[in-house]
Amino acid sequence: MSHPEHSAMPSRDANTSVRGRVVSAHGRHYMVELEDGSLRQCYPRGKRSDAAVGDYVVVNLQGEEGSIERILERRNLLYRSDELRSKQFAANVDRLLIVVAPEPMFSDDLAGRALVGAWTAGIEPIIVLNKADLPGVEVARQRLEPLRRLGVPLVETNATDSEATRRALLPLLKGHCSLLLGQSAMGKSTLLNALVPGAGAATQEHSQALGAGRHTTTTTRLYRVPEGGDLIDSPGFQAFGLYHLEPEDIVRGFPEFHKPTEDCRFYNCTHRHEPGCGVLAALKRGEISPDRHALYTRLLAENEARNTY
Ligand SMILES: Nc1nc2c(ncn2[C@@H]2O[C@H](COP(=O)(O)OP(=O)(O)O)[C@@H](O)[C@H]2O)c(=O)[nH]1
Ligand SMILES: [Mg+2]
Ligand SMILES: [Zn+2]
Repeated sequence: MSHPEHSAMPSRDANTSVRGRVVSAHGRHYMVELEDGSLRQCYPRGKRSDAAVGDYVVVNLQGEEGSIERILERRNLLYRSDELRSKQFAANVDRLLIVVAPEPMFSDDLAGRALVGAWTAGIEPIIVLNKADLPGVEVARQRLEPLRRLGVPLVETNATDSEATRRALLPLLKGHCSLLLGQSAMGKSTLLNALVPGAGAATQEHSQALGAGRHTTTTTRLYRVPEGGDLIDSPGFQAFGLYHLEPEDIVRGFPEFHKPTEDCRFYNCTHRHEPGCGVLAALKRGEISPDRHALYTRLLAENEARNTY
């Protein structure tokens, strides 16, 4: 994606093009942090607005505002998609903090999908079990056990205790770009406020500047953590479609299938009902979690439904 010739647009002054990073997005309105640290409200140059929070961009400065001329090559992009549309979470993310909680009880399905999304995008997942102070935490731990056994790091927090939260999470954030993702009411905003003091107030200002009103939950935003690292806060979600994944991508989201797959009799085995399937054998031996295999078959079925349109 590096086309140097694009950086000097005809009829535009090349001197006014600077680099920046998208720190918030609301529809076609973007806030971009420029190289000098200042913030600039920007609009996409064309009709399409496909820049995501976390993107490094080239901005053409125009008075108080700016236009996003192009998006520099992305390391990765985390997004979800259903049959109608896709929704970008963020770009250039190192770590995905999947926030879950016992009350309301998190959805296994959504947490599993977030994990698959992370692995297929090349992002390191970490599960944050928040509200660990509540009695339901033991049930939540049991539900997370299959994921923990896969080697996914699990950190327990009580976001209302900001000192303890900072001790637990600040070391994980340092030197990385992390994305906070989770269903509504899991405690993302409370975690964010513990990690980036004053983030709540800043969010309101931003949202108003971007015309998003006071309801901060519709906007994704990147924060600089004072102790080091970038933290992206995103609105809660109720769905996590992965329609964009091909079957071979989906399998990459299930690393525990990799070794058993070597025993499959058929090279094009889909690990659902084929005879001589190594994955089904491992499932039967209890080495693969039934929930994880069920999620895998749901994702494959969604993918097939898409392909029959
Ligand atoms: N007991 C307890 N309550 C929490 C914790 N974290 C957040 N909450 C509460 O849960 C509710 C939802 O939190 P919020 O941060 O708005 O969730 P978000 O929708 O994910 O941003 C609020 O009433 C918080 O005070 C926690 O660790 N323990
Ligand atoms: Mg929130
Ligand atoms: Zn198989």
